[in-house]
Amino acid sequence: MSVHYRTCPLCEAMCGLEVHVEGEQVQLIRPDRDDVWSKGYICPKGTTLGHLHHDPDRLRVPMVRDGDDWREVGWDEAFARCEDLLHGVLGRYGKDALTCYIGNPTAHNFSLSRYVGLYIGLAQHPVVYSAGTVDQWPKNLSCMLMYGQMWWIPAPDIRRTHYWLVLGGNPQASQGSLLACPDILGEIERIRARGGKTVVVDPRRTGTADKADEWVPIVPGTDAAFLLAVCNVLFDDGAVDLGDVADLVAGLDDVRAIASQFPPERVAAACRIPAETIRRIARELAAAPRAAVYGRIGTCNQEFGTLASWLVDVVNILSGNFDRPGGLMFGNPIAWGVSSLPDPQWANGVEIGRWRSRVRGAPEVLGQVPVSCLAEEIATPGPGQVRGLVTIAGNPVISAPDAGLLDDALATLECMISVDNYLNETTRHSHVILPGLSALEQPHFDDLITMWASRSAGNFSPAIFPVASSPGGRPAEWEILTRLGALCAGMKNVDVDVSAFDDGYFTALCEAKGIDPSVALARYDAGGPERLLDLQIRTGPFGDRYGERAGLSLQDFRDNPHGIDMGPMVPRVRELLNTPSGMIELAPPYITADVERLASRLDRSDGGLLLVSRRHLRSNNSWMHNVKVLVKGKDRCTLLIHPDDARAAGLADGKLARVSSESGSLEVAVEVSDEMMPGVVSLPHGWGHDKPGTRLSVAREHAGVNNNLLAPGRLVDPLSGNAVVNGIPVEVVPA
Ligand SMILES: Nc1nc2c(c(=O)[nH]1)N[C@H]1C(S)=C(S)[C@@H](COP(=O)(O)OP(=O)(O)OC[C@H]3O[C@@H](n4cnc5c(=O)[nH]c(N)nc54)[C@H](O)[C@@H]3O)O[C@H]1N2
Ligand SMILES: Nc1nc2c(c(=O)[nH]1)N[C@H]1C(S)=C(S)[C@@H](COP(=O)(O)OP(=O)(O)OC[C@H]3O[C@@H](n4cnc5c(=O)[nH]c(N)nc54)[C@H](O)[C@@H]3O)O[C@H]1N2
Ligand code: SF4
Ligand SMILES: [Mo]
Repeated sequence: MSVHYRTCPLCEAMCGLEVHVEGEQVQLIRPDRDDVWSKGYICPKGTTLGHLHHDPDRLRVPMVRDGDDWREVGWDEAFARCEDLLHGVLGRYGKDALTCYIGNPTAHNFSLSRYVGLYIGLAQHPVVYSAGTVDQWPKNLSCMLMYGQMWWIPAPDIRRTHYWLVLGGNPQASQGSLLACPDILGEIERIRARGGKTVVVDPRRTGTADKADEWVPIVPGTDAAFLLAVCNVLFDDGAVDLGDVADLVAGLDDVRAIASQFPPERVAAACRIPAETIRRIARELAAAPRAAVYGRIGTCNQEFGTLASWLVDVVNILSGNFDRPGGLMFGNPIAWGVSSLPDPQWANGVEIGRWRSRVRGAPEVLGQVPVSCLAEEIATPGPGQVRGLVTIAGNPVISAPDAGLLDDALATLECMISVDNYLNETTRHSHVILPGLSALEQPHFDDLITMWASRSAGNFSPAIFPVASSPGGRPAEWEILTRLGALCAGMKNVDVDVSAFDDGYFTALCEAKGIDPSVALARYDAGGPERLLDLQIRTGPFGDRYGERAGLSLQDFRDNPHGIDMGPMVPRVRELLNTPSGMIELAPPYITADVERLASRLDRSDGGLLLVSRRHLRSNNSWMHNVKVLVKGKDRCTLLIHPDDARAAGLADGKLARVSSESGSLEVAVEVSDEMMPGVVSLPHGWGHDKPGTRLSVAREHAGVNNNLLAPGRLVDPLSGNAVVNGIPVEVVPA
């Protein structure tokens, strides 16, 4: 029996695990109590990495499809097929006909997170789609416009705060998002223990709300109105105090003028929050010695996603809680990632709408258009029609709005290649599936996520079951991505030198950090993500800069299997600010122009029921329902509905309801619960595993329904193009 220490890569909590292995078999996974970051915290998913590794349905060899038949093939044959397919599309239609979709695990995977940038650089797709436009695009946009950085997203320093206002996030299930901190529910208890308070604003009384001191139900999509009213009270009370960043803030008068139009009384009815509650929360926030406002997916995947994302930061700034301990702060990663480098294309400011999508004319935002455009770009004939698609760790047939349209469209592609570990609802349409390694077969060290981590900590996990990537062996995903990128660019397999591209990439990143690449390159026997990680650590804030100073390198992490902790968050805005003005732009005109749309929303009454999404601790988006221990027990894919609404619709607990929206309808069992506010119903996302032709033997038995069949693809936050999957008008009747 051997014991290995490693970080769980599944979510942003980055828990330290102790993995017990006998021979080739994982016997047990339990929390690593000595992990410097998570200190023994873990959730049920972390104990299932062995189940994922041993899952007989997990793909281990490339798969090629001929009609309905799948064949397992060797890597050379798989890449030869990719070359034929990609070059066929390039030859017939040109590169405008090729695109890619990048999914969520890309941010959690050692190779993918570090090399997806190289893939994009090589492939030169004119349009790239990602799960980002059903997730955090509004926050990327507000940060880009306010700070000049799209991935430096400030997070609440909950370990030192006294007042935590949470909007549209449920860390009890998600374990935190754009907020990396283990044991967030424990932090809520610790806030209370030091005399502080946590308030959760959510249409559902979530597990987090239950743990918090107060639950404030809110009508989906009205967070921006609520936050503007909070600003209004802060100004009105003379409580605005910018604190340490006072000399850095531009646009304060504009925000004051806007906020003056939104007294609590004006927004109360639309939000369904009493004016006195809004006023009290604003005053509690101002009075707290340290406070932090946090908004997550409920504030992004909604009608006013960008306004709400912007206002979360505005309230932190106005109340003097920005860039200071206990407030909203930037992370300080030990190992910087590519996303942390300022993007040269926006050195003189961001331009939105540099091009538009072909079919609906959606403006480009930060290089992407809504993922819901993909189906129509495939289905609509004409020059520029998409004929070839590469999916990288994504399952858009479940995760993207208008799911049914996309499912139909993918079936018509002339070339579809997926880098994925499962034959699922999306990849069943592929012509070639190139499987990555399991989490235990590859090293790990988190990348992007550490940009909003509550401490500067890091932990390197060597592969437990290393897979030889020798010629003829199994390539790691960074090699797959590099080769695919080159094939998309028109290169032939025989001419692709993966190591040469890797050296070029490494060289460019050395230069970005002021390191002589020839000196650095000479130190390594091999390339790939470990070499890159060593560079990231050595040229990070605590690194040794290849001997220029005392500091850390990857070797220090190899020597410390429980990780290294370099301390709490520190003020960083002066170092990171990258706007053309050199100031924090508190009132970017592109965003404030949308206030008028919000004002008109206040007079609208929705009448019927609004659908929102939810997560569960034992799910992970769409792809972990094949783990038996996680899906056993009572059905979780239910429609949560308030007793009054159930009564009005003639529905009782456990009965089947038909839920319909303008884009589709489905049947699902009802769960009557007063944890929903009246007028709002909730379905989990990530289900709907009943499609034919997949290889998901466990998930198929717990299929559930795909809530994105109900999400209209044209419903987007117009500023960011982000999907509105929360606040969808639906009709609910007995089935
Ligand atoms: N209605 C509604 N829709 C939503 C949301 C919602 O709240 N409501 N949430 C949205 C959000 S926040 C997100 S992030 C998206 C997620 O959307 P996606 O990223 O499209 O979907 P996932 O379910 O995360 O699918 C991950 C895919 O990666 C594969 N995979 C897993 N691990 C690996 C790996 O290590 N390597 C490779 N190559 N493949 C791997 C899985 O088999 C699966 O096919 O969904 C969005 N959609
Ligand atoms: N166990 C588990 N963990 C996960 C995931 C998972 O699928 N399962 N997915 C991961 C991913 S990709 C992400 S992005 C994160 C997301 O992490 P979170 O943002 O914490 O996601 P949710 O748990 O879906 O919580 C969103 C909450 O927003 C509420 N909400 C909906 N609409 C509105 C609204 O208009 N206003 C307000 N104020 N609230 C609203 C919902 O009721 C719900 O409680 O979780 C990550 N972690
Ligand atoms: S909370 Fe669970 S899924 Fe997330 S990192 Fe920890 S063990 Fe893994
Ligand atoms: Mo996400």
